[in-house]
Amino acid sequence: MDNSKELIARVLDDDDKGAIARLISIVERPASREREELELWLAAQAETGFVVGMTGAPGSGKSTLVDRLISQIRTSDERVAVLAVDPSSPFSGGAILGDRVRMQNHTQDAGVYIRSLATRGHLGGLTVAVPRIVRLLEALRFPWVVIETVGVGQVEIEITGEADATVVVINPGWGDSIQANKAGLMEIADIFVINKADRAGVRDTRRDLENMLELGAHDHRPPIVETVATGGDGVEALFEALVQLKVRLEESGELANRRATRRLAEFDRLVMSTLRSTVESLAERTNLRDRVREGSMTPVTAAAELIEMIKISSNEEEGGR
Ligand SMILES: Nc1nc2c(ncn2[C@@H]2O[C@H](COP(=O)(O)OP(=O)(O)O)[C@@H](O)[C@H]2O)c(=O)[nH]1
Ligand SMILES: [Mg+2]
Repeated sequence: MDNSKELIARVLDDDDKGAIARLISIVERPASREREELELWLAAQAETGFVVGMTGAPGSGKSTLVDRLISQIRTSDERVAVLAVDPSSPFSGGAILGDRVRMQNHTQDAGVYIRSLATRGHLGGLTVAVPRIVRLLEALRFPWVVIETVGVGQVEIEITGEADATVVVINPGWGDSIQANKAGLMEIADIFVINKADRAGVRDTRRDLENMLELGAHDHRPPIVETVATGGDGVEALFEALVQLKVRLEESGELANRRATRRLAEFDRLVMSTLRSTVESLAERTNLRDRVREGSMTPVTAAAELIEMIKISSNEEEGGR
């Protein structure tokens, strides 16, 4: 049995990466005494990090870019944690393994922590765990946390929503920016990266992107940065764009706003999922569902009865404390 206080000390005093992994598994797992203790500690920590979501089609070069970005961040000696999230399939060992290889340069660096998260076929669980893991990493004194998601679907956008800022990676080539538009990325992007800028079509892609951004209702038009992740060109410019964005979001109060919204969303999700499972198990145990199905009880009466039972059980719980 690990004591979370001890684990935290091992991370903060000795940069123990094994201890980080143990702490992550505590916040991932269902509620426990250890998790409660950890939550108390987390609640007392200031939110001082900056969480960057990196999204874009598979193969667009996100992992290569993140690898370069890590090096760039490390030149200023700041610590960085990366979460590589693959919500698309339970069989994603390949993609994640590839990411691991691409970010391997940093395994010896105590100031870099890289963790892959696959879904094991359960999407909901992942989106529930990500905000807790991000908050943990930030509290463990990682001023930079990068979340890389594999695809550009709804779940990826949700996961990116757990970041303070979103970087959308596209490639030169006809239609890529249009895809980004369709996927709803125009609205959520704070920075666009045209990676693989060593290939033809960069200027056209930039123009497409600018045209589409012109139509959107942005208070701040997202900057477009061209990079060649394989060679490292443009990565410094991307880092500078991120630093500028961070300052702007902090100074305008937008960062605090985004975080408040996220905290509320997490709260709502947790309450709703707990309520849902409570209701489902009650309905099951009391045969209310069966009776509604058979027609021996009306839906209205059955619903009222169930809700009454929930009220009684929550009162009992309070009385018992
Ligand atoms: N030509 C070129 N290839 C790149 C560039 N960035 C990444 N790649 C290659 O694109 C492939 C996919 O990269 P990866 O980082 O795994 O993409 P991800 O799926 O978005 O994480 C790899 O073979 C990279 O070497 C780039 O700027 N130019
Ligand atoms: Mg990748």
